[in-house]
Amino acid sequence: MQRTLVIFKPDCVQRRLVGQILQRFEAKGLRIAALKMIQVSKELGEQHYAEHKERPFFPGLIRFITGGPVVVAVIAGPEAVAVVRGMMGKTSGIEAAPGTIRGDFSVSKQNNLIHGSDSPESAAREIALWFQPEEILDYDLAGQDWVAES
Ligand code: IDP
Repeated sequence: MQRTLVIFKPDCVQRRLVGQILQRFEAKGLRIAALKMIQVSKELGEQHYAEHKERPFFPGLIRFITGGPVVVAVIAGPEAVAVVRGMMGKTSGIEAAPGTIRGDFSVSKQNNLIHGSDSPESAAREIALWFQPEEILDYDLAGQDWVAES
């Protein structure tokens, strides 16, 4: 069982797509381990995207991620980091393949609806940045044996 951080970005909330996209993760067989809606501060946005701080799009990216509420989740399951990245598709919605979240719902490089951690190490860093340990729940799901072998 692996955990990954998923952010339903402000465009996702504004376009009323949170439910539809969260449903894809549930239908896939992943589980929600934590979920909340927050207004991202400039500080949190800058910490989250620290690796991009020298990029020309950084100021716009911070305006975007702080521009409205987000829904943030910890999603768990077998190889959850890679599974979620695959479901998201390429960064640019223009290049992302149909069938992926960005491929199906985005035509933008920036406004690409969701974030998913890009490695288990990033996931650990990002989960600690966005959630307190007690906000992340470990629980049994009925029928889990039919979803994946343990
Ligand atoms: P990822 O979200 O697919 O992992 P990253 O390269 O880590 O992509 O970029 C982080 C976020 O920064 C992207 O999801 C997107 O919102 C934004 N971004 C990336 N490249 C560009 C760009 O060239 N122009 C504008 N925004 C960008």
